[in-house]
Amino acid sequence: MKRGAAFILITAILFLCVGVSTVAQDTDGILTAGNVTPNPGDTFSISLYLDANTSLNAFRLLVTYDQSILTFVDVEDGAILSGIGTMVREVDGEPLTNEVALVWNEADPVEENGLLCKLKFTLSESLQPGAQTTVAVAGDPEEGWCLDGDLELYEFVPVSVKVMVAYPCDITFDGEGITTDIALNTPVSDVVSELESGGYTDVVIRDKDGTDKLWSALVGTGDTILASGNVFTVCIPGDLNNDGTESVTDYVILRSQLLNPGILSGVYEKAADLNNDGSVSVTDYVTMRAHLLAR
Ligand SMILES: [Ca+2]
Ligand SMILES: [Ca+2]
Repeated sequence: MKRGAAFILITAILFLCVGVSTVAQDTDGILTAGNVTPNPGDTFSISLYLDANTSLNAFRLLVTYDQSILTFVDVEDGAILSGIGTMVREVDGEPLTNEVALVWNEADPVEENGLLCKLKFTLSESLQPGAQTTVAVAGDPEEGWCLDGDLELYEFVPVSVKVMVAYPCDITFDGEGITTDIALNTPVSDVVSELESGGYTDVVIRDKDGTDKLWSALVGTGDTILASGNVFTVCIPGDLNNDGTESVTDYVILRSQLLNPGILSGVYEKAADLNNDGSVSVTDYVTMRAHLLAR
């Protein structure tokens, strides 16, 4: 009996160890992407990000979508790696029409987190506003694909991206679910009215801490818009501190960013790029100064 009990104990310990290591492998890398709202007939892109990357050497990512609504166009390399190719898998000799595989491998593993790639699709013409579909992206560990820096299995946490046909509205959202269409000094009530007039329902605007905002409050960079079950993010060029205005405070923050790049990130960094050339520079600083002096 004692030997039997010891065997059970050792088996239990082994099981626990295997269980723990399996959980750890699940966090090799997390794929993320924002919801997108293209118009019918649009060619649009989904920006796919990699977070919690442990060291990536090779992958085959399977992108699945509804081919009656979406047509895959191509994939564009992101910021953290280059040379992503595509392939179409076959099942029983027939190519899969609702899937494209993204393939990549490199001698030197990639350690960074950030923009992995942009997936371009064209949305069907004949769709009503509010119609939705999803694009799923997941790692394919078969046949030795998806390897980490030690050439062991790399397990991605997959992502499902909601694609919703845009409502006719002056506020639009880009491939990362971000809008830059809201002007400085715009109250919450105006944004809610505009979205609802376009057809969005259940519209709520929350501040950067997740608290619902009052109708009279100004919408600011970093706020979240919930609309028709989607989650979007606000970026207002010039507002770097979430108060919805452009003031000396934003000017001081922009100067700090130029002296110590990295203070701003995400939508706040995007909001500091006043001339929309993709980087925060002295030109943006001069532009903001001109804005403040012109008052
Ligand atoms: Ca501000
Ligand atoms: Ca700029």
